[in-house]
Amino acid sequence: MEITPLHDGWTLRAAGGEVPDDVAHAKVPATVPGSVHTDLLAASLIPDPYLGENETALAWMHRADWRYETTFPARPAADGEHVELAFDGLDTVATVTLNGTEVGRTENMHRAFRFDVTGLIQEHNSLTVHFRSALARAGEIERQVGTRPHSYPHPFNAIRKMACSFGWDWGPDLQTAGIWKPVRLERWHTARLDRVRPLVTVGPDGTGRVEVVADVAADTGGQVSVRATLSAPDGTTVAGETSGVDGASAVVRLEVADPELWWPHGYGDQPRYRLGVALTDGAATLDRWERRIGFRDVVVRTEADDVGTSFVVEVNGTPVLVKGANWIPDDHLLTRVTPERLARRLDQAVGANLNLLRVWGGGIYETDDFYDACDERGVLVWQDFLLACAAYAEDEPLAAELEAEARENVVRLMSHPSLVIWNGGNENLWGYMEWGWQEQLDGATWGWRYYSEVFPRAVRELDPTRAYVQGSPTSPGFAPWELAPNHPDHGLVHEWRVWNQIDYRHYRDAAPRFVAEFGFQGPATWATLTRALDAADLHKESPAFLLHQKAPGGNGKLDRGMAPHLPTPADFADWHWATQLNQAHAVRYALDHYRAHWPHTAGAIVWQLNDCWPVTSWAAVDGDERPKPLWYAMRAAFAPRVLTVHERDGGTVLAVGNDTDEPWAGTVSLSRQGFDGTVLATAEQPVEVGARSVGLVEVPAALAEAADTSREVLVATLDDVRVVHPFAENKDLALDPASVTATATAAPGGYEVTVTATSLALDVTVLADRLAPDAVADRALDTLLAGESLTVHVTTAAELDPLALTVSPVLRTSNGLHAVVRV
Ligand code: BMA
Repeated sequence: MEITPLHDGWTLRAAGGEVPDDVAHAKVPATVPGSVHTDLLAASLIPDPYLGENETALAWMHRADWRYETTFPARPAADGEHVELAFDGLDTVATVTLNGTEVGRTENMHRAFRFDVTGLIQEHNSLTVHFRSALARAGEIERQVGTRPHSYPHPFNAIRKMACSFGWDWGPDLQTAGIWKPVRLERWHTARLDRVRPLVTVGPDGTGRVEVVADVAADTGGQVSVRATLSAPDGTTVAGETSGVDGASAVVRLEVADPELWWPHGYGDQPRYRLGVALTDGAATLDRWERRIGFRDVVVRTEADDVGTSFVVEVNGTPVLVKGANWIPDDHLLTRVTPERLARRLDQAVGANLNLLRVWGGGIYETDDFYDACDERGVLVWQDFLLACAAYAEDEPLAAELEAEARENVVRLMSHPSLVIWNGGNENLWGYMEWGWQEQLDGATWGWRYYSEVFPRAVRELDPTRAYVQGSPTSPGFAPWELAPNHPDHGLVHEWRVWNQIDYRHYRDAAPRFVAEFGFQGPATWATLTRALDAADLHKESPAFLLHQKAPGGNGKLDRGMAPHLPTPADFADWHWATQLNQAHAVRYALDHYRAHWPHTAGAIVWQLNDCWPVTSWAAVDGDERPKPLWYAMRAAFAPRVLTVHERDGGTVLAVGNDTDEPWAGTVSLSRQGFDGTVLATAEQPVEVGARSVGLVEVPAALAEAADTSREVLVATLDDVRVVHPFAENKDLALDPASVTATATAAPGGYEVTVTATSLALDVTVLADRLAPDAVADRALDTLLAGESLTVHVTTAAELDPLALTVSPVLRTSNGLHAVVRV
């Protein structure tokens, strides 16, 4: 196999639509892989779509057509040689022409395409890819198959393009086009590897097995064979077998007696074995394939029990407390998501003690770079099939595309040990039952055949080592009309009444079996916000600010969500801090509750880890990669060992959460204290909590009941873990607004800020990005009791005014918000 990447010499020009004059007459260099938006941006023909109101100004791009062109030298095909043009991804409605002959048309960005150009290839070649407006094509298909319910204005459910390309409640409506994945010329003779499927399992006796199923494209009469070899993490070869090709496939079985096991983050290491596959013809190697695999056994237990239906992810026989976050494309302009960017994001994921990411169905089948980063760090991945918040026609041309993309991506991703669950789609079962779709559909298809037949068959036939779930939310084992998909006692739940309708205290009304989505909005960090918006637009009603707040009624929900908990902010700077803080508090309140119900509640997946541009959203890390206060709250809630306080059966309990392999035993010290540190009551309780368990300790009434709920806290300590629990809402506490003093000094790599409390200080946070875009604090949202100190390390290359680090609006507490009420 001879492979020539075709990434050079490309140009781009407009080919139709209502295109501004300067763009219409331009022919610009094109980056491949890339997109029209990034090329026009590089040529300074469009403004940065993420800034100000530029998104609106670029709406003409929705209906534009584009032409990519390049030329390249090659050799005409020799006798018996095959020449193929292979595209890993075209976004979306493309016509490919080589040397004046159309070689194919595609309309699915989630598939790879390969065209036989053996008879067309010559010494000098010209290659053209014409992209038609995906929105125009979606409209056409919608007219053909019939309109079906979908969220948001555009008919994203009528075309196989990333749903959030067309805008979402956290994403811009920038409809990309382009050659978004690599393209190459492949020349081969005799045979090539068409598809390799490694089925990796671990037997009950600990034996690791890899069954390699290699599908071969071959000329008739070839005598080829397939050799598979496996090397251990230390590089030594541990297994190797060869098999002849029978028909169009070879099956090679490898065995390792006692392989090192791959574990999720927090449960063990992530050793990876190298699996090499070679297609040979006698002494000649015709083609090769190589991936890194991991030996682990994953079972998703969905079993009927006393309450309903469980949903437990078990890895290597150990039930895993799923500490997750939902993942969306990390940049709306997908080709800007480099491996380095992914590594930073995944470091933030494990930094927040996450062990699972759910790749949400309105985005993409994530890239191998993403999966490599997860494999390496032990982040489990649940991948949705790409259907979200809509009814999907089961007619052509969509049915064939959906089946093809499902089968292709199941195979493409199956070597990755991190991948544990394939899921039918996002909120479509729920939408069908509860969002009024049935009336609109009037008996038309809506996608059930994909969830109940097409996808499970693809997983069963191609990668039976992976679990399949029919949708999220779902009551596993039940069709949506048999049992409500979002039933708290059965399987997966999305909790969206909080945020949309009711206060976050309602998170604790139910103990669902597994929460796959819930979340609360907050604005992006200050540095991100001020990069995206002009100073004049820095208020919450400016058109530019509102363009970067996509949730229906979003600002109103932020204010309503905050009102019962925090003092009313005085100005935009306070509002920014308070809404970020309320986001962190809301999610933490839910996470503590869900975790205290382990293993009944077997996991919580926060909506959402990341953003794809600068926006007010549910994300923990904003579009410029900066952690919001929520990120620190998740890190605390997901820590291996936690203490949290709950009301249960009319009393107060301390939940002792131990997500480690060692038991956690000791004596809990409890005290009830005034904000000035006066101890009002104390108690000690011995505890012993098993590995990977939660224990509940009853808090005696003398500690659980305050004489003055506005001036006291309950403090519980076990080893180096502590919880400080106020008895009233923050806004009702008699907090001293000026309870902290601070000093800051330069330190290697940045600054150290030492904060000391004169009385109880809540949510001590250094918003370092306010002083320099690269500045980041190593901790946030800390509680200090009267007299205590802590040191915040700020990493930055910038020279800062140390004094600025010690005062508002950089050094913040929730106490500080109370100043306003007292004025
Ligand atoms: C759910 C998700 C997303 C959405 C989020 C916030 O519906 O699946 O579609 O962004 O809630 O509204």
